[in-house]
Amino acid sequence: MRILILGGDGYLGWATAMHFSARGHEVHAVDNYLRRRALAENGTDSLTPIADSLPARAAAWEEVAGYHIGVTEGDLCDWSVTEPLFRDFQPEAIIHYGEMPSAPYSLISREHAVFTQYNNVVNTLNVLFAMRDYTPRAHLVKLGTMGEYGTPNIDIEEGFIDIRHNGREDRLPFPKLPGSLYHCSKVHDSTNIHFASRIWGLRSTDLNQGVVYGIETEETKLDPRFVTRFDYDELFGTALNRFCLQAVIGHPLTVYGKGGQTRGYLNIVDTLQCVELAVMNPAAEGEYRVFNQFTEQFSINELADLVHRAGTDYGYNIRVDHVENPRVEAEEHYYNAKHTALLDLGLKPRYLSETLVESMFSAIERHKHRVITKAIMPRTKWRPEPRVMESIAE
Ligand code: NAD
Ligand code: USQ
Repeated sequence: MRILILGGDGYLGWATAMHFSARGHEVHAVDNYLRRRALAENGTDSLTPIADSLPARAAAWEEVAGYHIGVTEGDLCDWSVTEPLFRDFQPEAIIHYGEMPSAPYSLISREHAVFTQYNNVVNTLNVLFAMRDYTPRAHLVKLGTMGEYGTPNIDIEEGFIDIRHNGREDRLPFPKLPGSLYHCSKVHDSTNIHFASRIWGLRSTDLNQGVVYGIETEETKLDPRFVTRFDYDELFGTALNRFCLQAVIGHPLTVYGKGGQTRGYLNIVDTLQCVELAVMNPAAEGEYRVFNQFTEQFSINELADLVHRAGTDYGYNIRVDHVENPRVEAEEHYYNAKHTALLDLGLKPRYLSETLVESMFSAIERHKHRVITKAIMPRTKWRPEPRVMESIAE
């Protein structure tokens, strides 16, 4: 199958490009290095040493594994980049990871918020128009997020809910309560993708993914040059990845607030499995499907306890700190999200265990000399102190 991977230089995108390439698919990866630039601007870098560019990574892959991955370096917000990808490569499936993925980044400033929503919403609109005009039978597999739903006090369904109102019934999109302006951008995308499927008959699957953890996949282990990026800073590092790294370098685990925040989690190898299941079982013409993509749910306190136990067994001396929560979010809440659609398609989850956490410790150990410790503590607040306004009279 011809598969276009948008965001192919990223944490999940690079691992996905190798995964499909190794299974005989014709893969083309696109990226504009936004993630690399955002980390550099913040004075940080991936823990794992990734090659300088996507062509360099693809060349190493071809040299060692013998498979070709095509590459485009460019911005998907730019129609002159997006259009030829669809016109010339004629993808049958598009796996769309290519967005700004950080909740804290989207709340650094007005400029960061505007950039996040422009980048994510506009590039996805370009993809939808390119599909309409050049590949109307192709299947879009778009990475959404569980954070689109927020933490409502009812069970979360997979995308849609049956509603009975004033004696009438309908099946409608599940209500959204996104927790950051990044998460809002994903809600806007979902609305636009649903529209494109209804109006233009496009096939689409919105994968509302939970928080991903892990550092290795089948392919990344084959050669040191195949590593995927691994971030641990306050902006781009995610909870469990950060906790594992903190355990390894002897930094207290940073539980924000009370730690009752509960989310869905999955291993990076299960992300690959889920995306493959979605691609190999495409949506029908005009269908917009939503799958909740996670395998287990945990509170932050449960994750910290697990890392504490595994780390202590491993010989680390671990302290868990409850730091002031920089976010505005419920720290104790009901959470019960359905996630059966991917299991029904055949997903075999790799559940989190102490052994798995220990294998993350040993992978992190190899690169711990690269850690930039000052990047760890949170600085970006959802509700910063209001600026002191100059009086109009002055
Ligand atoms: P990532 O930042 O590592 O990957 C995204 C890639 O897209 C980056 O390499 C970036 O440079 C590229 N990109 C962004 N905007 C682009 C543009 N306009 N043109 C071309 N390339 C562009 O992030 P990730 O963690 O691999 O996440 C991938 C996707 O999955 C994101 O859409 C994210 O929202 C979603 N997601 C991630 C997680 C997670 O825990 N990692 C969980 C749920 C959903
Ligand atoms: N948290 C801590 N300590 C930390 C880091 C995070 O307590 O050191 C807490 C946060 O306050 C939050 C929870 O852990 O309650 C998850 O935070 P996170 O940074 O791991 O994840 P999040 O900001 O939600 O974003 C990540 C990805 C994003 C994806 C999302 C899936 O960066 O791309 O959309 O996970 S979900 O959470 O389901 O929306």
